[in-house]
Amino acid sequence: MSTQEIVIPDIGAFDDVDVIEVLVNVGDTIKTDDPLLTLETEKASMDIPATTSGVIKELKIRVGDKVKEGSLIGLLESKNPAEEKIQEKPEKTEKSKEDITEKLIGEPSRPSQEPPEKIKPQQPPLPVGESNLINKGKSSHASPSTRKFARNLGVNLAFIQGSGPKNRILVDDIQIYVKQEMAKPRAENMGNQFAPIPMPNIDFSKFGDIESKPLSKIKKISGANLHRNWVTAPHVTQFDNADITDLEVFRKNMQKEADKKGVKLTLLAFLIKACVNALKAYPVFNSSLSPDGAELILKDYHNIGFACDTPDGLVVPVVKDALKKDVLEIAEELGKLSSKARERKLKMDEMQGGTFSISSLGGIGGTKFTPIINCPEVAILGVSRSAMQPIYNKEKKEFEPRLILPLSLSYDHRVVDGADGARFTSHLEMMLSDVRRLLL
Ligand code: CAO
Repeated sequence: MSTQEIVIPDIGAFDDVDVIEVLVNVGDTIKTDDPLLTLETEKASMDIPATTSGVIKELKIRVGDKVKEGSLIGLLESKNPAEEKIQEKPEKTEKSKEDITEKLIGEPSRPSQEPPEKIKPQQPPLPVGESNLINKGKSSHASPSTRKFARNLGVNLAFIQGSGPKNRILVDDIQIYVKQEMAKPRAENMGNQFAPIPMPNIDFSKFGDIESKPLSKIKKISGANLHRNWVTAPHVTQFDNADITDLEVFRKNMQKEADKKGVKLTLLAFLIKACVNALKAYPVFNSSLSPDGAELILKDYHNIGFACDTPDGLVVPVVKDALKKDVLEIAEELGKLSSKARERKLKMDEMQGGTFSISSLGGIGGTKFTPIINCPEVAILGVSRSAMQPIYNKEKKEFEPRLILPLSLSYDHRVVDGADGARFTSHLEMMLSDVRRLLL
């Protein structure tokens, strides 16, 4: 048994280098090449690996200390000092730090002639080079040993938020991430060969100026939900057109009535009315799959969510029991819910309980789009901008200008058959082109 000092090796022309991670504790048994601590210069970070095995007896260094070549790291008790390795003059190379770390760790120990008085750990890898797999940017700041740990587990650091100083990713962060990932539905269930490969993490600043902005809370939540819905429900989108020429004339005439009540009688209110009518006729669109996929849950209430664009992102307020309300009542509720959404005053229960959704982009523009189902609902109606079109009138044998509204119905094909999809949009088309039916 002998006690030896471990000191900082030649780290190049650096003085006052920050210790940013101490990777061992007193009492730890370490092997040659185990990383002891991580230093950070202005340019990069580097691990200091052990050059001998033994038990850490004392640590003389803490995170935040500043060190240079020769600074004392700690004391090591070694059983067989004669067999320990000394590598006073390791090879310098221009290869990447990670490559070198790997090389050093893979190298067999070289036996020394004499037990060393002072042990100088191996020259740390030079902080140059950049890995294609691991982001060197702000969000993926990590020491070589942490990166190696991640790589051994197949973890892409680009997906991890570091909890260390300057958002540094620590081994603990990776462990937490892996635990969370393991708790998620497994890729094998989808067939491993179809599991998506990680997104490459590209340093866009290499190609020009960039600006990073944090996503709003709403965007983060809705993004995660949209992604889940998109990969869970096999989407089919059925397109159709509805002739709303008469409906628009009626709506504009009725607006005078609505003005007296201070209500804006919007097209969306009529669309909701048409949808609940179609849902009543085709109840499968007003259902949800049970979580195990074994049962269809049909709902006897008709709550229509409508996508509402707010400065913070997309929210979906819900008009409850729309079947029991007339168009004017629906319009009034739409106005109140939209204002609340934009003023961030919506309550949780005003966004819950939806059975079907509508996403209307008609006021903005576009001819068609494929909306994403608001799961566990099974269908959503997308509405684009209406436009005057020449429609052939068989009786008059001539073209007539008609106001045509494009409809895009996305449905979950596990629940809804293609034929029902076409029947549903045909029903909507019939309701919207004959306003009398809507008001029945
Ligand atoms: N075709 C042509 N014009 C339309 C139209 C359509 N389909 N729908 C509405 N308009 C016109 C209206 O006539 C109205 O014009 P005027 O101001 O001249 O009367 C204008 O667009 C505004 O319409 P509106 O007051 O009825 O509101 P709206 O129904 O267009 O929108 C709401 C309400 C809440 C749906 C909307 O504000 C919104 O947030 N839309 C975006 C939804 C969204 O982001 N969906 C995407 C979800 S998936 O990412």
